[in-house]
Amino acid sequence: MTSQNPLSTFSVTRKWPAAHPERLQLYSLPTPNGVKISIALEEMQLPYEAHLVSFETNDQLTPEFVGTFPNNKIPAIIDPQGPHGKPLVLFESGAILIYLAEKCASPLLPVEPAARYETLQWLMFQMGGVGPMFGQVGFFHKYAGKSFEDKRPRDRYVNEAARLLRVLEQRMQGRTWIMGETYTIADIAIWPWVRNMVTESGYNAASLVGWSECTELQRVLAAFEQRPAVQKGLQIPPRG
Ligand SMILES: N[C@@H](CCC(=O)N[C@@H](CS)C(=O)NCC(=O)O)C(=O)O
Repeated sequence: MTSQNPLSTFSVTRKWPAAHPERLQLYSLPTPNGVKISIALEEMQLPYEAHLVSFETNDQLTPEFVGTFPNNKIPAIIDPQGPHGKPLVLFESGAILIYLAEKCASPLLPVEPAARYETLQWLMFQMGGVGPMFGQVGFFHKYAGKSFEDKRPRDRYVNEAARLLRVLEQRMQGRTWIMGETYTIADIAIWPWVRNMVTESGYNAASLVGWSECTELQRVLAAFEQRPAVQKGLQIPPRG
């Protein structure tokens, strides 16, 4: 018998069944990459169902997850109402942010071409620079790499992270958000990573990267944390 559930062909739904298969399905964990998507979905007020992918049990490596999302990383989505009304499977948070903004015709991705490409430039700056470099600071400062005697790898990533923060600090002078007055997917991508670098529950690396001198970044991060969608998105999916 053919199933009525259009998502049942995706292996991921065997481990994480969809209670609302008509809604967008989010597979995530509240990490700096994961919360980008929950924050964006909250900002866009799109109905969605969030599933917790726990790293404690290596859920991201299970055949059910990898069978649908071969890169074994969160965040990832299935939109049952994708292009041409067909389900769309997507991983990589930058791609998901662009997809969601376009799907909803959201002002989070400006339509005017120059502003659009500039927004995408800062999104790529996060994806190619901030995310990978800050992540390495986390590894060498907070996680397994902290016990490495040779501090040169740590220092290399700390220096690059501090440089990226200085680029951002300069960008934010006289601006409310990355693109000025308009809040965009570039903000949603960047600020969770800046936050994670400096908070105690995150990498707790404020003093290493010269945070006290980043007064513009402190101002913008505080404003970001005030947004209701951010406060909500930071908790999704609940860690259980
Ligand atoms: N470039 C990817 C990075 C995703 C990523 O690194 N996700 C981490 C959590 S923040 C992950 O799933 N790690 C699990 C693993 O590597 O096994 C994106 O932006 O979506």
